[in-house]
Amino acid sequence: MNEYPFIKYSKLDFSEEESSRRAIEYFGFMNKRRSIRHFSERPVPKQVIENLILTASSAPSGAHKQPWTFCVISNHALKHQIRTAAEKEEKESYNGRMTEDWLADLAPLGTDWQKEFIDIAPWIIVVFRKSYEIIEGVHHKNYYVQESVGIACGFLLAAIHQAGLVSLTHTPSPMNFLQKILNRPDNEKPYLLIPVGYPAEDALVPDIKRKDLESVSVWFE
Ligand code: IYR
Repeated sequence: MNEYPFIKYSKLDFSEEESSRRAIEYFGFMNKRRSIRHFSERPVPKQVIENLILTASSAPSGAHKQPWTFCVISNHALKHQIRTAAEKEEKESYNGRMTEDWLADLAPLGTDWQKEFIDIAPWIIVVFRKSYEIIEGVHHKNYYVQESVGIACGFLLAAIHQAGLVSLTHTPSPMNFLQKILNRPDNEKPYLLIPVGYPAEDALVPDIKRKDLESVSVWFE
């Protein structure tokens, strides 16, 4: 494997005050992001989604393998096929596969097996993780695939919010049906299903509170 040429890092040159201000502002902005379950049918231009994917794919990854594929779906028939398959699994999960504790934890959030948003949201992004690559018939293992794809999804959610759109991290379980419906090769496994679009006019969200800094951090100075 050839080495990469090394080039000078082109740094962002912010003053301390500017960094401080930007950090506060970004927190304020990101803290407004919410998971949305009620979407509008309002279309979103393809070019917007293309740039969201480029942002997601700029995430760091093990050995820079970028071990992900983003399947981006606006086709109505395909979305409906995915909805039907997701609801079939989710119905079984909510009616027996999930533990009592799990259902009790979800109850305040008002989720259920019905996934209407898959039909309604103009775009569905199904993220696949690639545990290995096949190059000229040879299998090459990828590294830290879960971590890498998780970070890419974080970037994606932030980019969606930055564009003024909303999303949901939907986890139909089990989700191997997505590999079949989307005809993905064996080295790709479904990771997350993310509807993207505008919120419905009357979309409601649970009035959750987020843990404060003290509860989520331990400092060693
Ligand atoms: N996969 C189901 C259940 C679900 C599980 C968790 I943990 C959530 O935070 C939300 C939902 C679903 O997507 O409805």
